[in-house]
Order: sequence, then structure tokens, then C-alpha cells
Amino acid sequence: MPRVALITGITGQDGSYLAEFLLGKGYVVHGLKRRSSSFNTERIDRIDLHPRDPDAHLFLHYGELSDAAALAGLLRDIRPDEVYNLGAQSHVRVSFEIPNYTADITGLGAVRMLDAIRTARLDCRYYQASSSEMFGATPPPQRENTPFHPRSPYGCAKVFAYWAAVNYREAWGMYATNGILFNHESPRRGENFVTRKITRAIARIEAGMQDKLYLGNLDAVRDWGYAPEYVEAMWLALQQDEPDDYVVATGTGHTVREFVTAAFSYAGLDWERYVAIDPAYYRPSEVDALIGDAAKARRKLGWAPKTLFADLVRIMVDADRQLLADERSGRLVRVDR
Ligand code: NDP
Ligand code: GDR
Repeated sequence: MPRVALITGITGQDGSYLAEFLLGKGYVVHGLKRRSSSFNTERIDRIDLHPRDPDAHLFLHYGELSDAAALAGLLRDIRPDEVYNLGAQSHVRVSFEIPNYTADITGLGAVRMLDAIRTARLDCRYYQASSSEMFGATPPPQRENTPFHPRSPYGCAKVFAYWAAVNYREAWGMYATNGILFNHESPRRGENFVTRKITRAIARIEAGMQDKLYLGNLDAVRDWGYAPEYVEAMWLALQQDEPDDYVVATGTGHTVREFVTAAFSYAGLDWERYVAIDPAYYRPSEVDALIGDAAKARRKLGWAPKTLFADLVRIMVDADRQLLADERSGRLVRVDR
């Protein structure tokens, strides 16, 4: 029998890569998607399996992390072996504007899922998408036993969800694992996260469609890895005999300014001609520096990053150039499921 996985957040960057990865391993994959008035499945439309195809192994279900009854019903119907809880209001700056909603989905959403698994008495492994944002103000290098000091409503919600997973493990003996992932990017990164905002802008500047790029704090340091490699770490974490918590990171930090410089110079452009600062993108409280120590993941999961900063920048700039060219030539076709 193929193994069955449920992914919340399947329409997001990580969910789409994880779905592809698990399908490649022969899993039957179910994903939770939100009802939306516009298309929100663009990232998974490229998975070449139609749900009405009798050989399909990918199934999407409408649902919300706010809806405990829907989560319970879905678990009862599909009885997954593994649940990957990736769904979240995941934007740090936005979480200052909608703290209630962020706490509800990013924090309480995890409890709703954990409790739905518990009350359904499912023998199922749970992965919680925890974040380096939980470390917040605590200086690098950050590892599994580094104290949390979140600096945003998003970070606070992730700390709550992290401890909920630990508590369900300790209280109910559930298999609940936290992956504490540092920033990871890709051509599928949301366009309002800083790396993608930069690479998308470069493609548009080259095409004469944009002449300024407005950014916030250029001094923040982040440990940027490549998303397709990070979803493998999620899976590896759930294949261990015992549940545990793992930092996943490259171990190298760069400032936002360094990302800007590398990306513009790869495109042969002088960034200082195009980039301007807009304080609207500053955060009320910033996380200055995140650099992870993934020694435990290396030792226990056999996981190590392969794609590092310079290659990541090139991959993203090239992909955005190609995407823009496809959009302009009308080669992009949407699939309506
Ligand atoms: P994205 O923002 O790309 O995806 C978030 C997903 O959550 C989307 O599928 C979104 O749906 C879904 N979602 C949002 N609100 C709800 C809701 N109310 N109910 C159900 N689903 C919802 O995030 P990433 O893929 O980058 O990240 C995946 C997870 O990992 C998130 O939990 C994030 O916080 C966490 N994380 C990410 C890191 C990173 O660097 N990318 C690092 C550490 C942790 P829709 O498409 O409809 O908006
Ligand atoms: P982050 O990612 O907050 O680390 O959260 P983001 O790309 O939004 O910001 C990284 C850093 O860049 C600075 N910055 C800007 N950020 C955005 N979005 N837009 C700008 O114009 C801009 N200018 C400068 C920010 O201040 C920040 O210091 C991401 C998300 O994926 C979370 O869900 C995840 O948990 C963490 O990574 C790890």
C-alpha cells in the first residue's frame, strides 16, 4: 500500500515542492487548499497529474486551518500516515498588521491539527513547520537549544505552535516533530518576500518595465538556502524512529544588501541606481541576524545543503527572467482544476 500524506499549505512555496517530492517517492498526497476568488493553485498546477485521472496520486481538498471540524473530517476520510503542517500566515511584516489572524492560523491552527489527529486516534506522524524567527533577538549561531526570543506576532505564533507539538509528544505520546527551518527561497517564493521581490524587479528593470525598487532594512542578516532541498529535510525528519526537533540551515549569513548587490551585479546592473529605501517596509521590531547551526540534522538525518548563496541568486534571477519572457510571449497557460 502506498503511504498517504496530508500537506496543509500545499499551494505555497514549500507545499508545492514537498508534494512533488512525496509523489516522486510513491506517496498518495492530499493537500488542503483555501477557497479563493482567484486562482491560488499556480504552484501545483505544474504537477502533471489531473485529479480525475484514475492514476492520480494528488488530491486537493477545500479547507482552512481555522476550521477544526473540517480538519477532523478530512483526517477521518483520508487517514494519513504523515501530516505536514505548512499552512500559515507566513509574512512577518504583515503579522504586525493582523496579529489576531496570525495567532489564529499560524499558532492555534497547529493545535487544531494536533488535536484532530489525537481525537481521531490516528497512528500518524506530524511535522510542524517551525521557524528561525522563533530565535528572533537571540544572537547567532542558533541551534536547537538556543533560547527563543521572537520579535513579531508571527514569531510568537510559531513559538506557540512549536511548544504545542512538543507538548502533544510529551502528553499524548504522539509522533510530533519540529523542523526549525531558516529562510529558504526559490523561483516559487512569494513575490513579497525580499529575495523574490529583488529578482522579480531585476527582470522587470531589464525589460524596461520598472525603474525603481523600494526596500526596507538592508542590514538584516539571513541564512538563505534553497527550498527544494529543505523539503527533503522535512521528510527525513519524519522517517526517524523517534520524534525530535531539528534546525535546518546553511550555516552562512548574508545581509539583504549583499543579496541585492549579488543579484544586480549578476544581471550587470548597478543596484544603487535603482534601489531606494521606503520606511514602510521597516518592521516595528526587526530580527537583526539569523545564522543556523544544522549540525544535528547533518548528524542524524544525513542532510546537508547543496545550493549556496551565489547559486541561489543566479537560479532566482534566471527564473524570473524566463518567467517574464513567458508571460510577455503568452506562453504561460493556466490550468483550471
Ligand atoms: P507560503 O506563504 O508560500 O505558503 C503558506 C501556505 O499556507 C499557502 O499554501 C497558503 O495558502 C496557506 N495558508 C495560509 N493561510 C491559511 C489558512 N487560513 N488555512 C489553510 N492554509 C493557509 O509559505 P512557505 O511555503 O514559504 O512556508 C511554509 C511554512 O513554513 C509556513 O508555515 C512558514 O511559516 C514556514 N517557514 C517558512 C520558511 C521559509 O523560509 N520559506 C522558513 C521557516 C518556516 P494560499 O496559497 O491560499 O495563500
Ligand atoms: P523573513 O523574510 O522576514 O526573514 O521571513 P523576508 O524576505 O520577508 O525578510 C527578510 C529580511 O529582509 C528585510 N527587508 C524586506 N523584506 C521584505 N519582505 N520586503 C522588503 O521590501 C524588504 N526590505 C528589507 C526584512 O526586514 C527582513 O529583515 C521569512 C518567511 O518565510 C517566514 O515565514 C519564515 O519563518 C522566515 O523567513 C524564516
